[in-house]
Amino acid sequence: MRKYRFIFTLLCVAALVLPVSVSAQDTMSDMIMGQDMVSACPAPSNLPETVTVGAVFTLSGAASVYGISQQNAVNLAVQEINDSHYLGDSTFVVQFEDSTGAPEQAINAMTKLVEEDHVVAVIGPTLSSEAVAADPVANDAGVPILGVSNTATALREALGEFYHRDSLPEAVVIPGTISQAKDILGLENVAVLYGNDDDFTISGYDVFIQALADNGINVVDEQTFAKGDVDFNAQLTAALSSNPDALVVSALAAEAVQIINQARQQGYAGPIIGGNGFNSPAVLNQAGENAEGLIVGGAWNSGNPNPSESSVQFMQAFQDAYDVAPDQFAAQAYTGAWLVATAIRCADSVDGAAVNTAIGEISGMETPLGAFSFDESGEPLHDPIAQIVIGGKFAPLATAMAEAQ
Ligand code: 1QQ
Repeated sequence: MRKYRFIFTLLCVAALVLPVSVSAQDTMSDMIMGQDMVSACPAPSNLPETVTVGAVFTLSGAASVYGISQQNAVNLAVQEINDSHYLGDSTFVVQFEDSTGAPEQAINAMTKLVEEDHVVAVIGPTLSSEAVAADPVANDAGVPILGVSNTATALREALGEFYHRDSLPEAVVIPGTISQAKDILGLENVAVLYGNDDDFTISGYDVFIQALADNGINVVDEQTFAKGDVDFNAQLTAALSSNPDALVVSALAAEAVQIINQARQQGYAGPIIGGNGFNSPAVLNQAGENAEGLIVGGAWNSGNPNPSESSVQFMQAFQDAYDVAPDQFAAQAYTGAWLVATAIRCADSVDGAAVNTAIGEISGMETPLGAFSFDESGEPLHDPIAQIVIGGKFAPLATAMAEAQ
């Protein structure tokens, strides 16, 4: 364990923040997004003057750290789509509804968009728990849904054939993160904490448990909590008394921050491994130094040493528009808006079934997430990336390791 503690410490103090290279690409004339689809699908000619798509995001409440980033990213995509006349003479409009992190509110938002506003498709909702509650409304009405941040397991099976997502499920992200963490940190025994009242946190827990077993890592203690809890000291005292090599946590952002901070307050200096809920820069800002060394799997990282061309351009455009770097949720939501617009373009129709088929047929599209395709179950096909927090930012774990040695 000593050698591994040394590497972990090295990684933590390597506050040589890894360079995030964004080359300056400007103007719409250089725009990369959608260009490959312009040749694949002719300009549409049968669309109405305005094509309205809904977006259900957590724009208020504890999970708004994800939803606001998503809204900004979708607005950026909408502007680019219209500026480049991607839908011919039609204007692409996204109507936002706030799901507030509450499944009942997500149902209200989805019902309004589908039954009153007659949207062509829906992007979101942000949380898996919201999607599980609200997506049947759209699916039953034949309105395509594109999840851009849902990571719970087997959602297509639960929600129906009008559901696709561009967000890599935890089942794809976590196994690689755990095996890399094991190699780097020499994990033998871990304690697991998870929220037992949320579709995402429960699903993430199941995936962690499987990945830990597959890697021969013992779970020496398990603790649960509920959404909205603020005091995790009892669970942490119990978990830490089992002397784990790492804490493994499946939580949404608000609880994640408190768990990180209270673990450090209890004197725990070892690794913390988190799921997708940790993936927001807001978690790092709120946990400050306490978040250093955190290991989190992800679908996109701004420090990816081999970014797609559109990723580089997206980072610059987002930074220019909002004066802040995009996070993974922004990259997925931006990609999602472009995917929906692409399906509408390729279908040359606002019919739900035609658009849904066209979503599933998108293949190898150049996006910030890489060359993007769906599998036959509507799941995204691209590589995950394990990350470590260094100098207050998520950095690719493999790059950080190479720099630390
Ligand atoms: C989910 C998630 C959340 C952590 C982020 C939106 O992945 O609910 O599925």
